Amino acid sequence: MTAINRRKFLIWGLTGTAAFLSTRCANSLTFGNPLTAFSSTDRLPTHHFSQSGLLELSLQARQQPVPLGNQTAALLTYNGQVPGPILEAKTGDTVRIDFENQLAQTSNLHFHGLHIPPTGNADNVFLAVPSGATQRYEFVVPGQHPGGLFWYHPHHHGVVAEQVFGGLAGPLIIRGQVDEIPEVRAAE
Ligand SMILES: [Cu+2]
Repeated sequence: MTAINRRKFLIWGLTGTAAFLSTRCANSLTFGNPLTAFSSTDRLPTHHFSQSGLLELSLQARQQPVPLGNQTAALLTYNGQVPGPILEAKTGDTVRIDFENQLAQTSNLHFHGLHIPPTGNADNVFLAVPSGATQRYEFVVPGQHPGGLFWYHPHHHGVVAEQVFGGLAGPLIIRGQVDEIPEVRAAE
């Protein structure tokens, strides 16, 4: 029996979800079997960890060809990846993301499930980042925030479905008290 760890399980689940979502815009794409397209681990998204209390990175939204199995699809990507880069922070950390919109449409970022302010340049879905513009997002993950797997995606009114189904979504891991439970730690 093959043992898989929790991280691989989560990543496979996410890539499977991305493959499913990608088929929703299959009218403009050509695919083989989307569920076998992600069967190898050689195209896993990059993984960004917080260091000394700060998770800092640049996220560029752009359309580009992405290899899927033995075919190529023109998807909407974060940093050229579908799903987008894995972001990982701890409770109490600051998250700072320089978001650059290289799409043809206005977009923005939403941090799904996080208990953070929906104002300023935190989780503010009313921020509109026009094509070609850059926006810095910054917030602190509250000290008592639940740990878990969340996700980020665009949330600009009117184009959310089109952009998410086009490929714009990425995992966001918050390490919290749940990660201190010995059985959870042992499942890593
Ligand atoms: Cu959401």
